[in-house]
Amino acid sequence: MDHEADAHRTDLMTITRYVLNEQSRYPESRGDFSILLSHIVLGCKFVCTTVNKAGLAKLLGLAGETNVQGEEQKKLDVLSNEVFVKALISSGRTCILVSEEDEEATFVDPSLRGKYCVVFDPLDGSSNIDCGVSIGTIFGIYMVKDKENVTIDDVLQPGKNMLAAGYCMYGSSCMIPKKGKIYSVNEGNAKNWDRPTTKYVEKCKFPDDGSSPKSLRYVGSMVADVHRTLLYGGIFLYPSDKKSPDGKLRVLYEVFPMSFLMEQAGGQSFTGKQRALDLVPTKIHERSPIFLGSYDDVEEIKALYAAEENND
Ligand code: AHM
Ligand code: MG
Repeated sequence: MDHEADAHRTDLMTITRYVLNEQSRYPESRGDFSILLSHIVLGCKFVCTTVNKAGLAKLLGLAGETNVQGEEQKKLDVLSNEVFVKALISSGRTCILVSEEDEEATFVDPSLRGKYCVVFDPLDGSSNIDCGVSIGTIFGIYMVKDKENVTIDDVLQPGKNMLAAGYCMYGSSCMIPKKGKIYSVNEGNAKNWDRPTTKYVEKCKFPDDGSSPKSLRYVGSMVADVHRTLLYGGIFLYPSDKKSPDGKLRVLYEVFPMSFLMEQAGGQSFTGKQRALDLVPTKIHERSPIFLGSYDDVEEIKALYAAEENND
């Protein structure tokens, strides 16, 4: 038996260990960020266990339904949201929270306030829960401008101001390839697409430069589709269409964190008009069209939008 290889296999790098290792490199830091991350990890662990046993625990189903004990059942996304909100508040390191599940932003009580703002989607892709497709949590972290005077503007900042972002995938370190062989889009909306998107998808299927057509892969959970894009490359798009001029995905907790990660991995993210991370949101649940993935693939869609503008 190869003891060295075996030692390596059992020397696990967990996120908690990684955060603590990183933290120890900055002895002057107070550990606030590490504490915040450990509370996010706690939320993810809870959601992970709950998702795994969802069927057994009869947690599936619509909010408002009652179980055999006559208790009201909570939908997994509602439950996950409660867990994240409580974990984040109790970390004592947050001041404002924006969740996909809550209409309004949550301002943390001044006695528990810290300097970080967290935007998150506690359970993205939740419509896929019942069929066992991967779903996940997406988060982004900003720094508050003035802790004594916290306002909604603290979360209406461009994505490039995020300090960190991440996702955790439930159910089933990346350098994204510069160009990929996969495109990922809900083609059921094709009838209503604009010209650049239509042309782009046409080129994916019928390339005019002698290259092979791309494969189509679309799960319908952003976390799963972006995760695959990070590993295999290619492009994920949720464009605008005639029915939804701003697309579907939400800027703060879907578009920004995933764009942030895509750029960190060497890819790009574009809205059809600009770099996604340069957007300045004006509403917490604002939506934006999004094209993200391998650098060269996103370059192509950018060129098609630029050509369209020049035609106008
Ligand atoms: P949700 O946050 O309500 O789950 O919606 C977001 C999801 C994304 O995960 C995914 O990219 C997109 O909706 C799929 O939308 P569609 O079913 O229109 O293709
Ligand atoms: Mg979502």
